[in-house]
Amino acid sequence: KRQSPINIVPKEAQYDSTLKVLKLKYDPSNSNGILNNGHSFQVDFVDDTDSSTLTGGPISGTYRLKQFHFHWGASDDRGSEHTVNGINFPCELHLVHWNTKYPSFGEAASQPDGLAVVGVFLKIGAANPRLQKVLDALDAIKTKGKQTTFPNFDPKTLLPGSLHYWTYDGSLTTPPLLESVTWIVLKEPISVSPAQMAKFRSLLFTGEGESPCCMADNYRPPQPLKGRKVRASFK
Ligand code: 1SD
Ligand code: ZN
Repeated sequence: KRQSPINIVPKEAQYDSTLKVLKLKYDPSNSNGILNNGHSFQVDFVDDTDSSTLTGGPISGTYRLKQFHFHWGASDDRGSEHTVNGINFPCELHLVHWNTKYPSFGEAASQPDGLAVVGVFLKIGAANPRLQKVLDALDAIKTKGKQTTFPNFDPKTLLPGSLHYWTYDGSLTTPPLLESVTWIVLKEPISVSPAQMAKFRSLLFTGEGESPCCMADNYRPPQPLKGRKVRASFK
């Protein structure tokens, strides 16, 4: 009934004047580690207090930042999960937050209003200096299961200038595909260079000692809308 990602058709999205401004308040000291989880890499945050939160936008209450990760293609013509008018971007950033009305991320993840994920498209252009600290850490987590420390990173530096968004009710895009995500997909992409995209693809799906298999095409294609409405925060 509410699977993700979807193809966003801007002309069919309805402007909703009641949607609030997105408020992202992140404390760089909460960034903790970076992990190759075998399908992507994720930067994890300490989430035991309300110091890094998402409020406003389409959501009620307070959601805490748990981690961010990316999805990307084997070539620059594909890789995003959401598409816009059927157009793929080479990469998509997901900032995963959980609703503090539940006791933990794990419990929130199966509730219809449990998670809020902010999606940001990456488009080919100038090298993005704000991505570089993340990309420089990838050599240390090349294989599945590897992790290292990743202190003092502010994910706000990865966001585009405008926080205008589309929003709809959806799901996790990886198993168990739980229908618990309020998706908030930013309209404005951030830039990434072809060389930076190549660095994403230097990661491996495989563990140390296995025959190496480059991590790429770790995206799910668009799923049926099934009558859902996409709302826009902008005209
Ligand atoms: O792919 C991620 C997965 O790694 C995990 O973070 C999950 C939530 O815990 O979310 C999916 S996604 O829907 O954010 N792609
Ligand atoms: Zn994701």
